Amino acid sequence: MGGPPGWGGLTCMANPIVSPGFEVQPPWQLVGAAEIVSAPDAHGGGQYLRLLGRRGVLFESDTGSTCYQIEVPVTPGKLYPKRAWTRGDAFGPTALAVVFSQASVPDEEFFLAAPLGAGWHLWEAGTFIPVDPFVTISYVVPLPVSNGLGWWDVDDVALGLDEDETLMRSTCVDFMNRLKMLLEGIDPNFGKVYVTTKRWPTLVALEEGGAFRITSVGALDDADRIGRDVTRFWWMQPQIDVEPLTNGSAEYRSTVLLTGFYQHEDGDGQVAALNQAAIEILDAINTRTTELTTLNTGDGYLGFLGHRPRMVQPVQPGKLEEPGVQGNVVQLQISFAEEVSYI
Ligand SMILES: [Ca+2]
Repeated sequence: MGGPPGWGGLTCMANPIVSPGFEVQPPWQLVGAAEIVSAPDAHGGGQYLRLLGRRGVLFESDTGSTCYQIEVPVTPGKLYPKRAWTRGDAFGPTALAVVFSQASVPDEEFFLAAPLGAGWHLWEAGTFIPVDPFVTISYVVPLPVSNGLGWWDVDDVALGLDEDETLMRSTCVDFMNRLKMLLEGIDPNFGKVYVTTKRWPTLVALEEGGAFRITSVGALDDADRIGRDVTRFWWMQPQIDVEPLTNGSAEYRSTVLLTGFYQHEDGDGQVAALNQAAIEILDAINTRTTELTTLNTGDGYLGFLGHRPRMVQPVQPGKLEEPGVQGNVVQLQISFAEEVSYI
């Protein structure tokens, strides 16, 4: 594989942390009550990190925990998503933090995990952009404020994306860009098509009474035009799943929720226009040429529509919460699968 492909406009880097699954203790350094536990209930492999925070009635029993790794090599200015699998004592008096220290930056960057209930959960702690070429990364459970004992387990930590995930995300982005080109080629009056440039999708929700409420369009490219001088637009929310195949390849399935928004005008014209556009889009996607040529993201990939493209939500009233525009909304789902060889 060449250089790391991007997720939208962003470049994601490979995980530079050594022993991210705590299967080997060095170069992790343990302080306080931190320990590496060997147990079959690890998230991955046979070991994980356990961090305790305890404050007792007697002063001597007070303890916190830290586990750190120094000189993690990073590229200044690049974007690193921070993630770890964690499980915690949801009612304990402790918090889990990941802390980044850099020699030339006086302040540490500090990110707190929130308890998510029983079992392992993927903790997505946002992104980190280093200034220095090396950082120290620490997982910390501090002394609790009040008496009591709390614990957090940590496994499979990542700063950046592994190769499979990078390929997965770039495949999905490529698919969305191809879909965008297809849609824009059907009829320019259908409106502009947006592809998400951030790693996390736009937040949408159904309002009481069934109206579609768009609570954040900040994750869309060119978002400041939406609802101002763009009155008709579509955007995509991607999801990608991978299944290994018995021949050593993998099936990548990109599922895109395509939402269309037409700003309200007096009369029913916008409702009819949006419905017509939705039907024409579904028809255009549902052809062999689209399947075999237009949407395929790689040479020699064997792509196919995972399911018949369908209307998830028929045209209904909708509202763009910011900047407060009334309109109509329709939702389509397109699922496209490809067999991707790792060789
Ligand atoms: Ca592990």
